[in-house]
Amino acid sequence: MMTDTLISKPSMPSAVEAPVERSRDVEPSTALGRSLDFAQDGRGGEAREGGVSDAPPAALAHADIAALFDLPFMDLLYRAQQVHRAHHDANRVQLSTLLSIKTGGCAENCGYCSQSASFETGLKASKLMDHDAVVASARAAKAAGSERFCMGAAWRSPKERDMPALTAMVAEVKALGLETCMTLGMLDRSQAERLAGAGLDYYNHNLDSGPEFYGEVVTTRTYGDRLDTLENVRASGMAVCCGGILGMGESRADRVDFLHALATLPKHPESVPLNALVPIAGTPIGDRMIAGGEARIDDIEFVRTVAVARILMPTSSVRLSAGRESMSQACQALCFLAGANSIFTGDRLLTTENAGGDADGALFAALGLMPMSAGA
Ligand code: SAM
Ligand code: DTB
Ligand code: SF4
Repeated sequence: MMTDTLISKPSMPSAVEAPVERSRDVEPSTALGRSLDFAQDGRGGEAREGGVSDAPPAALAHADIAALFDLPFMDLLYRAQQVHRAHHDANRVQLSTLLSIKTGGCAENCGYCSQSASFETGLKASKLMDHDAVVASARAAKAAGSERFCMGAAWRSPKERDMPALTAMVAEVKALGLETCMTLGMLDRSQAERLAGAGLDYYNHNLDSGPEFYGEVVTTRTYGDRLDTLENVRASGMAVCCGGILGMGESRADRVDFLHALATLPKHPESVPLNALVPIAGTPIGDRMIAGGEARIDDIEFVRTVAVARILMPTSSVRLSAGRESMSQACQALCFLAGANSIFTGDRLLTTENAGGDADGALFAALGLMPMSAGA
């Protein structure tokens, strides 16, 4: 039997080592028993003797993850809910607000993205937003009940000349009493340290897919580039927000590969955003999905992916991110049942529409959900 070696590596694989080993067809390892065990007993990873673990289990094969996906839907959801309840309040959902602080004109060619300069999507590019406008927006987000304010920029990586403005934004948003998050593209060690020093709590940097499918997503950077930034973020002491997109035309095996990559990082990301592709006309992936009549990932498969993510990463926040706008209340309810416990609020994500305040108010009322920040 082949064994899966990635997680036994002492440190993050370098750009040269990535993409990680391919062992999609391995037999289920003993970790299969463990995956199912920890799903059943509600404890995760290596925390079998007591505490909660955010580290990957000692062995996790692709086949272990595929076996979770293959469970009957009801069994999968039951197990995910058990894990979820062991580590989280099942009736509370964290609210975050997104702001695009620098829109469009991006040098990367991510095939799903409205903001890449490589595609004609009709989006107007703009410069880095003014400091006071960002702070005003954060203040409004806080007043609307948000706990975390996430600032996104369409950059391959921040320029040195932008760093003072970015650190000043972080410091003032943090001073409002909000958790702070940024997503600015690749960071070197020094940039990560300066952002952390200014008070940045989270850095969002998605793997987006498994390593094998990655070449279909973007060609201007490698999977290893993403891993290098994640390593820099981790080393700076910031919490890691890392997830990806479902419904880009990837196979079930690619989804297994993607969750394997996340769950075998040296430490699980504290936050795992799962985006359903928002198909953008003019982008290669958006156009392909629209032309093939598959503009949305199947709801059940999306919910399955949320459930497997919850089981594999018991203590992480699993964030139901882009794509909620076109999801029914019932589908979102199943995602919460599967272990999602964080959403983006407000009418807008970065460049696309979001479900928004009224729809979310109705959803929370229908499900008896409470924002995490609200008193008990
Ligand atoms: N430029 C930075 C980067 O790529 O790291 C940050 C911004 S980028 C827009 C953040 C994430 O949003 C992407 O990694 C992707 O997962 C998600 N995203 C972007 N466009 C999307 C779309 N059309 N549908 C679903 N998710 C999307
Ligand atoms: C993430 O994974 N999803 C958010 C956040 N991280 C920055 C962004 C979603 C963007 C959806 C497409 C858009 O609005 O442009
Ligand atoms: Fe640029 Fe980020 Fe969009 Fe990729 S996802 S094109 S890096 S803004």
